[in-house]
Amino acid sequence: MQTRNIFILTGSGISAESGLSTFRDKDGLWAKYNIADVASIEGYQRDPRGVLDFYNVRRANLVGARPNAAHLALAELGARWRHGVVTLVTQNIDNLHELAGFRNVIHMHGELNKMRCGDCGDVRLADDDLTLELVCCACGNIGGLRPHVVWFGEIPLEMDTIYEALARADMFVSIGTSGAVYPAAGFVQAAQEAGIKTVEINLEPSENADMFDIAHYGKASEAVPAWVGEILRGAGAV
Ligand code: BV8
Repeated sequence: MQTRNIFILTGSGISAESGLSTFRDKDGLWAKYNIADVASIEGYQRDPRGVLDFYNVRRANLVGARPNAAHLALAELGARWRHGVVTLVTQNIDNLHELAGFRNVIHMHGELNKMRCGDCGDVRLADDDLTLELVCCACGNIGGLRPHVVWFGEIPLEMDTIYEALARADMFVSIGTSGAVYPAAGFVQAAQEAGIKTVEINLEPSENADMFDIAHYGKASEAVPAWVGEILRGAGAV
């Protein structure tokens, strides 16, 4: 059956070769920080300044980061695919898919370069460190500005859009994620139950590797361009 609509889910592994830390690798962020302290609403309520600083450091690290060949290959697929829709949902809060040229990225865990007012919900670019002394431009309140990021225990963003795209997909592709965090880790099961082709591209088998029909293991900067080339050639798009 001709593949038409492709649903792609990415995780931190796609940005690893751009110099950004993953989470659960041996040198990942969760080896250095306690998730509950820095990526949960309770941690923020306990120590807001500490959590703001955790994201200020990550935002500063993002300044020099550049997309790698995997990001660029997905942007090429998005630009050249003529048989249907390519939906890109990322768990990542970096902006490397956008810098690579992919349009309409769905950031289900939010975006590091944006801040949200906890008082009025205003979301806008955060071009500097977030502090408790900042004044919200929309409502004028002080101390409510937080990263526009989804913490554990919070509801991911654009879930209706995501499930609608998943329901229309003919192929589900998971790239650079350990499959440890829900609801993203549950997408492959929904794809399987819908009877669509499931593909995993990762450095090593993920926690739900057995749910994929096809797997390509290796570094994203090599495996993703190879897969994109295969898809475009197979569809006669090259
Ligand atoms: C929610 C913040 C309710 C931003 C993050 C069952 C069902 C539903 C929920 C739950 C459930 N069980 C438990 C839960 C609660 C919880 C959860 O999943 N807990 C886990 C620990 C069990 N989930 C939640 O709280 C979520 N909210 O469920 O709300 C709801 C649900 C549905 C609908 C309505 C309401 C909120 C989850 C979001 C939490 N925020 N981060 C930030 O600081 O970045 S999650 C965190 O993990 C990151 O955002 C990251 O995106 C995410 C996933 O990690 P990965 O990207 O996979 O990274 P990891 O290091 O794990 O793996 C990297 C992979 O890359 C590895 O496999 C590695 O081999 C590979 N790799 C490395 N280098 C390369 C490579 N691959 C290729 N090339 C390379 N070079």
